[in-house]
Amino acid sequence: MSRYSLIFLLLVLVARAAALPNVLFIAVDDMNDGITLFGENRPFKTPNIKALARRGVFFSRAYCASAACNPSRAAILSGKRPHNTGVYGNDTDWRAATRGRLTLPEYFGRHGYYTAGFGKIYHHKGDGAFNDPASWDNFRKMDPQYMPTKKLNGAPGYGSRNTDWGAWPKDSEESKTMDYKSVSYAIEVLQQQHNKPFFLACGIFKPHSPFFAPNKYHELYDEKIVLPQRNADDWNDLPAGAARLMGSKKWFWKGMMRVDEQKGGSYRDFIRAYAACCSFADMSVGRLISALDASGHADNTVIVLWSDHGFHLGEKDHIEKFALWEKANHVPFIIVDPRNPGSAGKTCDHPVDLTTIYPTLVKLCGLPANANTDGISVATQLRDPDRVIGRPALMTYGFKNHAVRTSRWRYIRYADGTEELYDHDQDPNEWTNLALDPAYTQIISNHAKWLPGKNAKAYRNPR
Ligand SMILES: [Ca+2]
Ligand SMILES: [Ca+2]
Repeated sequence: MSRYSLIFLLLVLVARAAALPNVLFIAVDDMNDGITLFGENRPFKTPNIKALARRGVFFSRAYCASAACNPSRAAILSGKRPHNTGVYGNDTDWRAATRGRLTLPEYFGRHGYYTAGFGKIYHHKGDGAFNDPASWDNFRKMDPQYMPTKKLNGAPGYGSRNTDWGAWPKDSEESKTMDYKSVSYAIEVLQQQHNKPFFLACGIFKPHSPFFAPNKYHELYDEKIVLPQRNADDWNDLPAGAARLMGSKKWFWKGMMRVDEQKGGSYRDFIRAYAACCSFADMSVGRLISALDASGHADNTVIVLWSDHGFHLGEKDHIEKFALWEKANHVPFIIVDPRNPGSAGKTCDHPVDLTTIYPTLVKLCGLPANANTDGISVATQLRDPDRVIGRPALMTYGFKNHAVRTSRWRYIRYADGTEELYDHDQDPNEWTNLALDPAYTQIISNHAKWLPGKNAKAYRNPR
């Protein structure tokens, strides 16, 4: 090779690296589909997330791979589903279970990116285990929780500090919260000059419990806040598999809150606290996006925002996640590609799950595909949101319990073979289980074919 062609080749490589888009990767925690991103009739106000969707594509039927922090995040970041890794629970060492696989930030790092992560990206244990700092050039784990000195919610039972809710008395306390700090660290990276493209991840912990937010976010809501629709007989048609999985999940109702009263510690106050935490998280998203816009990087930065799973606030007589129903699995999911302004503000209504994130970001950034991931890219849907996707969304909770979501139906099969089927065109609350009705045999078999044939045993942590 002549000297000139070598110089030319180097120039091409440098130009290519310079052209690679940055990635701003925003994880929110436990945010459900009650936010205004899903429509102005929804109760929880998230104007910044809604504004972000106007810059890109909103996936209106997006589902987590598993309705718990650890298996959901492990699937997104390793690219492998729970039934292939055996990562089903929050205590599983996901990194040991996926040893040898390149996590999403590692993959970007191997391909010339500077990678930085702040706050909750991977699920982690109290001491920071599972955070996997090796995935990053620059990682800082969540700051300690800023906690009130006394119980705030006025409910008769305490549960634990982690299930308390209420308002910070002073709005100045906002800057002491871990989310405020995580976002500030991310903003510092945005404000730096970079000689490499960056993959910058910021984990926002709200609206995860404990449900504390500065008072001004509580004041966005009053006693007229819409409460979830509940049906006292809803569990009558649940199959044995559901009863077994969900039977122990009723702790929140027992003594924790005054379900039918309006005074302190009421169910309504709890809903308002969750709402306030959604709006507080939305403010964090707004700070990040404002900083990106001020940084000069916005025109060349792909943004992805997702929540690790949804959250029941009493729907289906359930509180929390840890279920295969719609409310625990349906999540906000937005991808912004500023190089493709034609798609700005569009919605993709096809069901997708969050295993799409890994291959989609790799594709959008022009990196070679990682063949060892389970998801499919939705880069095509960013240009053409109506383009049909050849497979439904798949969700897993625990060993061999799965849900399949198509545009109209949710089909659930538990490890014992028992089933649920819900028709979302007729029954968005999932009150009527159609699985035992012979009229739906064909619908069920059309969905059951997407269930995994093999299910990895639950991974056992190394001692
Ligand atoms: Ca979570
Ligand atoms: Ca029912």
